[in-house]
Amino acid sequence: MAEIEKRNMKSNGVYIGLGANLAREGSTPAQTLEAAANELHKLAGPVVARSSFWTSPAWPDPIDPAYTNSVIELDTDLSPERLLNIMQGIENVFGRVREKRWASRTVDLDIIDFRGLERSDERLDLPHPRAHERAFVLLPLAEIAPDWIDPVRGRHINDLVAALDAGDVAATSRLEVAL
Ligand code: A4P
Ligand code: MG
Repeated sequence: MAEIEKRNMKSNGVYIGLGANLAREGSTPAQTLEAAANELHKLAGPVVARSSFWTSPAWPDPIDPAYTNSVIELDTDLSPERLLNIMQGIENVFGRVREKRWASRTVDLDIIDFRGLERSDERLDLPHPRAHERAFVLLPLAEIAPDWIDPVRGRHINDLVAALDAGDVAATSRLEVAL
């Protein structure tokens, strides 16, 4: 695809994926995600859109507790690095213990897309390298960014959703929660 065409298709939003599969101090995962989004609002900039909460089996090991996920859009002036620092501070406050990779956690905050920026270094991969193939990211993202274009592949979110494994989509459902 021509570089200029690809650039024109890039999103202007900052999208954060939130996930949790362990309760903490009397809070359900959904309540923890709500509280983490409120902290981001205070520390990083206004949350301008919030998806529903979704539930799905833990990946890669469905023996782990099921996850609750959501995606928010943030209106922030921060650099990606400063935003990541704030997100990791929030993860620590909300009881995240870093064990092995992909271990169960009380909260996980990932930058899914930072205004279409593409970069990869030891601290930050943008956009998130696995977002485009995950039902638990794409289904909530589609609710708040129905015209999102994957900055790397130039593919519309509807296209990416259509390409998901049907079993993964069937196992990922909107969660009715009272917060
Ligand atoms: N890092 C690099 N890029 C980013 C980014 N775009 N956003 C670095 C945030 N962090 C980024 O992350 C490890 C390091 O990734 C950070 O220090 C940061 O510098 P972590 O949160 O400590 O570890 P992790 O979450 O175990 O690793 P990772 O690679 O983020 O895991 P994934 O691939 O995001 O998987 N199943 C369901 N159903 N729902 C889930 O939400 N989440 C995971 C985590 C596994 N299975 C899941 C879910
Ligand atoms: Mg993470």
